[in-house]
Amino acid sequence: MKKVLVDCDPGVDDICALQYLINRKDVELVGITVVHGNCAASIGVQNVLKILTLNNLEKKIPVFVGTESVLVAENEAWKKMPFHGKNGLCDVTENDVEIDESLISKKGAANALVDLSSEFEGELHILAIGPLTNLALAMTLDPKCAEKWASLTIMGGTSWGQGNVTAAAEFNFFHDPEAAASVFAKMPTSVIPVIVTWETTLKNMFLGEKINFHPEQKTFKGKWLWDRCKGMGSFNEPLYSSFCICDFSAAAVMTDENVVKSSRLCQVAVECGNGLTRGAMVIDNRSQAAPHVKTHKARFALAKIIDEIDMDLVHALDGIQIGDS
Ligand SMILES: [Ca+2]
Repeated sequence: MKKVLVDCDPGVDDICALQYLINRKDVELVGITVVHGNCAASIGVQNVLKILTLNNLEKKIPVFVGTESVLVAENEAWKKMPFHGKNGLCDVTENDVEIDESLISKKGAANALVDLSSEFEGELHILAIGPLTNLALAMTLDPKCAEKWASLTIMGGTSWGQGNVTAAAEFNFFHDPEAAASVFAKMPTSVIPVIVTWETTLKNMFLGEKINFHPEQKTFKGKWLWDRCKGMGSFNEPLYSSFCICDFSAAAVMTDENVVKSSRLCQVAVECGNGLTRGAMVIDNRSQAAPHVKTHKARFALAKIIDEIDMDLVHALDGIQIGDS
């Protein structure tokens, strides 16, 4: 059984990733921490409770809410262009789920990350699918926190410099560049982050028929999920045939790295300047022998960039059918 902690900012693709992990019989979700991003953390945590409640897991999986602010410079961009709507679920509210907010832990997300990393030292797999503020704070509170992780999989950044919120930057890193930069700068050599980038998720799409995700959902849970996801741009394809579901891709890679078709080991860092490339992931493509390169250590971390995913293998994974699951 793989012990997994998900740090997320739900966001419909976060919810899809959570439903997939819930479906997996070999995954034990030991905690879900929520960060600001697609919506405020206080709203995102409600969305987490909704998907847990739909799966009758709201009392079994602890949920922690993080800070509402970024580390340094507040980024107003998401408030102006909330891609997943103001409530993170494309502003769909019909057939909503009653939640018990008293189930939200009194412990903050960063403290929970520190404590769960110690409790499950050496066996905790971290899936980070939002801005990296909670991780950065946890790694500051306990400098040895990340050394205790079995793995870290991140959805964020870019492989070839094609951003989404800006020409150069992907949303999660752009939203809190200093947090992303801090995580890489402080990453221990014992952990090599696996990074599923924006372009990789864009190139490797899910097929609706394979994940049982289409307009004719039969169960309440399937309808609930579909009604919220279809508001996202990529879900409005005429035939509802292929979907870019960024966080779901990262979750699939985290559960089974056999789905990775090609990857690169590189030194990576994040640009924190205020110019056109703020929030961009910088990859030193010169460093194919990256494990031996020491010169960048002040800001760079060795990471595994996922470039291609075998979607045939992904579509065959246990638990992949998030619709009517
Ligand atoms: Ca997310």
